[in-house]
Amino acid sequence: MAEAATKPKADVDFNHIRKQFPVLTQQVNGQTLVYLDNAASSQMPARVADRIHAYHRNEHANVHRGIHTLSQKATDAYELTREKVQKFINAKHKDEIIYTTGTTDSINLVANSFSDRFIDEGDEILLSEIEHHANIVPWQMIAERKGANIRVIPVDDNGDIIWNRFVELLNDNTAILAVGHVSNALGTVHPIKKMITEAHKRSIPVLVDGAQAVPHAPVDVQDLNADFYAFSAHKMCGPTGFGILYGKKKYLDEMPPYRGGGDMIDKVSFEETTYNITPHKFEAGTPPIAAGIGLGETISFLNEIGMENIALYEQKLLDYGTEQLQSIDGIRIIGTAKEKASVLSFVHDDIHATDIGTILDQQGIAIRTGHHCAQPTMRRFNVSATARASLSFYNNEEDIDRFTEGIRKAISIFE
Ligand code: 7TS
Repeated sequence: MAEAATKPKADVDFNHIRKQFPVLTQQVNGQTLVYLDNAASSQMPARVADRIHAYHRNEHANVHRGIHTLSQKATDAYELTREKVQKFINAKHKDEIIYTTGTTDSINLVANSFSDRFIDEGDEILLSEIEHHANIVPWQMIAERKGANIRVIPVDDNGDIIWNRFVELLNDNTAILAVGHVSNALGTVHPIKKMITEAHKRSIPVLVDGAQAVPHAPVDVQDLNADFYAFSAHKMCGPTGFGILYGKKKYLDEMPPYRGGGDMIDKVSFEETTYNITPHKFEAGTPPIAAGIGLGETISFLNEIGMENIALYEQKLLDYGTEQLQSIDGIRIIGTAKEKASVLSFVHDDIHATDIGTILDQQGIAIRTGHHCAQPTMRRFNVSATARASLSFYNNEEDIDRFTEGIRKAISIFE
């Protein structure tokens, strides 16, 4: 992801970093685990698990409402994450960081709340052909409710968007462009900055689904000039049940709350309720406090490694994996975009993806098989399923070797 990657810092010992993930030392089916399902969910370093544990043991109280010391401490720790996220993605204001339960929740928030103010009958919602269902279905639901129409940017046989078609699809009826930064099924890195610039020429706001981008490279929302940017903690070595929606204040202040309840209000009577300010008006109810604090610790961990170092390391590993996979007879890689991140999706001429996944699992190697919650992507490439290895910075060449040996073994079983 050269777009956002900067110069590497000093040498990083990724072998040492791998040792901070206790889960990776276990035996699965008699062999040391090789975990290559990071696009579904990544593993957690010990220090993040320890931080969450310490919160539960010693620091727990509800946030934003207690005068007592424990509640204030919990609130401070929980709110510190907002500042860390702000710096991590270079948002202009802390108030532009909304806590959600994940990417899916972030996109649903925008789809519902943004559409309430900014999408009318006959408007168009522009998506790419290789979106995750989380960036398709919420928009379809809104389109149905509002009488709006979904338009789709096609991709070529490599999985790159067809630029001319994209530009042609932007028009005066386009209410929003909602597009993934990195495809989970193919690994395509969309030219997101260029796409945002093009959409903004027509004053079209852009939501970026960054679920598969934030874990793998530096992301600077101001540089991208994204209007909304969504991601999940659990795909970046953090906890489940927590995510982020970045939104430009100019939109967030105009958008109505999405859920009602405690914490999101200013004053409540039976006649009328007024709402809290951004971001709190979008954060109803008691949140997953421990997970929020856990994300703060995760960001400190990632910052110490350096996202630019992670991007460079993973790119080399992806190149190595691509080369190794291509050397196996009968394997076809699905997704050969100009720029790719972390994903190796493939099929075999004769062996179903599920069989490959099962035989790898018997050797302690975890990959995902199926449609990857991207059925339109599968349809585009005329496959019902792929096998997918997805990388993280704690993987190494040995993992790739075990993985490719495992595939060779699967092929030999079926011969
Ligand atoms: N967007 C993209 C691009 C994703 O890859 C995913 C999850 C989501 C949204 C939804 O994220 P959530 O945290 O809200 O669930 N992708 C995958 C995957 O590739 N395999 O399992 C989940």
